[in-house]
Amino acid sequence: MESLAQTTSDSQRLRIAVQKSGRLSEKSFRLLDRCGLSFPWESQKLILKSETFPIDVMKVRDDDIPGYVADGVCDLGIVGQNVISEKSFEIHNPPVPLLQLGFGTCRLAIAVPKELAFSGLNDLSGLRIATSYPHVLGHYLEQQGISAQVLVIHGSVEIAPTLKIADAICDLVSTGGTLRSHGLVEVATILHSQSVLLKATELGSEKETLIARILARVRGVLKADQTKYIMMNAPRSAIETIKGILPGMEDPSIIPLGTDSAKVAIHAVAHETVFWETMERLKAAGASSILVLPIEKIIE
Ligand code: PRT
Ligand code: ZN
Repeated sequence: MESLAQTTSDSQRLRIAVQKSGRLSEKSFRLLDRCGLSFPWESQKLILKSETFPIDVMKVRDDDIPGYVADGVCDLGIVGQNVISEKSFEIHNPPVPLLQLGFGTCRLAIAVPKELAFSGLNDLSGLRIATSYPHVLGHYLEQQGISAQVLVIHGSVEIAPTLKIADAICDLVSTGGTLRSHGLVEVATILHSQSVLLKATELGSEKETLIARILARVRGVLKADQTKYIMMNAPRSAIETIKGILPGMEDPSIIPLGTDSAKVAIHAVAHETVFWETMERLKAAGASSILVLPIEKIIE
């Protein structure tokens, strides 16, 4: 029997744009894979066809993704909010993010050399600020009423003050290590970013139905990541205390243990992080053999 992935006509197959190679690539493909959308890996090919779902991946530079989705070249895209915000100044009708995906988190920040006596945003007035995000930065400066010169640099922005081609920079920061190693300090955060799922507007109902299925799967994967399955043995008398200790726990399953009627096995789903401290409190309440397991997928 032929699968849906094989029988859907080419014009009705979905196309999703994903970063070809870079910080978002691996996590984007891993997410698609966990959603049951697997692609036979051929590193040279720019379009990969899924054999498990009527969807093709187009591997492109991240900067091109908002434009491809806006133009309808692709139906979906995975890209950083930072790129969407910058491109939204250039694209007529920019696509709207459907869902935040929780990876690629970073912030777009202004940083100055640490030896610069900086007392407030007004000190940026008259400075040359190097960035790859001229529109977002320009808009921010305008909103703050600051008149500074925006210099567009693609790549290695953090080196601009050392080279004396700029007085300050505006770049993405995640750990802050790059700024520190270049003697720069962050003075303003312009934007918080993470990867998002973009969708083209005005798709036919067949494609919308396929996208709704994918969306439910993505939500299930994201929810599973925030959820843990907890198992332990405990004295029957400690059940209420244990319920009070476990965070975000739904009604647990209480299972009698064949060998000892005073003891039960407790199984529960926790919707919050289970810290070591929580496990120590469970142990102090009488629980033993406490297991915290990851959950792969959830459908509710
Ligand atoms: O070739 P292509 O155009 O597709 O890739 P790219 O070189 O433009 O992008 P890439 O792969 O570097 O980043 C892709 C996306 O990852 C970005 O658009 C962000 O959404 C996200 N992201 C998350 C980051 C960072 N964290 C990040 N730290 N992108 C870049 N950085 C850089 C930053 O520019 C700086 O040079 O990492 C350095 C700072 O990192 P820390 O940890 O030292 O603070
Ligand atoms: Zn890029």
